[in-house]
Amino acid sequence: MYAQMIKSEASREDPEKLAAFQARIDAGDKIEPKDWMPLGYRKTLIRQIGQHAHSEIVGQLPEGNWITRAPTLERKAILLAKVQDEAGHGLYLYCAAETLGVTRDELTEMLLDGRMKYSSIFNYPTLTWADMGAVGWLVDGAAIMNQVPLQRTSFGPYSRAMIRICKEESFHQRQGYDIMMKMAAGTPAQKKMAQDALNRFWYPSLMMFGPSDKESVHSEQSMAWKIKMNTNDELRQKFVDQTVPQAHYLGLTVPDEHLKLDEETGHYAFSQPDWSEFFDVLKGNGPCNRERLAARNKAWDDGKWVRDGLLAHADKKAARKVAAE
Ligand code: FAQ
Repeated sequence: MYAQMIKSEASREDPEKLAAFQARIDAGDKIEPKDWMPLGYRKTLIRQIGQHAHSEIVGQLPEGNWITRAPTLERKAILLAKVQDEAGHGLYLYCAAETLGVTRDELTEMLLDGRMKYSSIFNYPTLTWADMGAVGWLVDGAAIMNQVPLQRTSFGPYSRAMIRICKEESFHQRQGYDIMMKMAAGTPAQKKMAQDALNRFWYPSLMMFGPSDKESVHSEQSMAWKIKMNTNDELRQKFVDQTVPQAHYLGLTVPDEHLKLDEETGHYAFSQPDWSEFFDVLKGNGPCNRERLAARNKAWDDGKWVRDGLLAHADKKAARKVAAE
């Protein structure tokens, strides 16, 4: 539907402009906010960057849940820094989206009333401290696998935001793996917690890359525009190939009885996640969807007096400037 709509919009646009735009993309040019761009390109970017920004913000909730319960002062300081980084990533991304002509308030309202999505992964609960390890290792690991190629994405502000974000994400992934190393080499109870966290986060992490290439609605057009650099399945395979040896190093078992290394290709064969669960989470029926949206709505409502105060101050300043002229 969406892909069709973009095609029909494209057909209304000047074919010469469209061809010149595609030639710039094919030549590896960066597209900047003031450049001409097809409406579908703009809309796809607003959707993807907006969804990405929302994920960074909502993604603070499952980890924020553990800040007060971190086992040591050092772990608490590290987790605080990480969660704060996620807020920063959200801000870089909202700024990138704003250059496309949408305001941050509009994006937020679309998140809060369910018109925009955030990553499915953040609808799963973090039940134990080991989950902080699994989130850093697997969730940030999957995020990096997806985001490193996005540093080369065709839209300049998105690409530059991704370069900054990736630097911080690799620290996030290492801190998660470090927690897993401690837990996996700890007491039998700690190792059991680490295994349990891996069991619960493995398939939801695979889902982060989006539906299979056959089911993906946007991949073809997004790749032609170099908004996306790889298909969902390509990145999922890379993630599995990278992560399984890391699990072996920890002495943990990936919860997939069909996992098998193909010696010839060097790739692992693996079981697909339960896609009906994925689509159900997207519809709002995951274990934490309601809780996450309620938390974001509450934060938005609680912050109203701050926004009103800032706007009143800005209005007053503007009025004084006009009066002085
Ligand atoms: N969750 O046609 P495709 C992070 C939707 S950042 C929810 O394949 P596309 C940092 C998709 O929107 C994690 N929805 O879509 C962190 C579309 O629906 P629509 C976020 C999903 O866009 C770590 C429909 O399914 N990263 O974790 C998901 O070409 C730790 C059809 O799918 C990004 O956003 C999903 N997983 O490919 C923070 C990266 N997958 O809009 C805190 C940038 C698909 O038509 C703690 N985004 N959908 O109604 C992308 O690369 C792409 O948007 C994909 C999806 C790959 C996510």
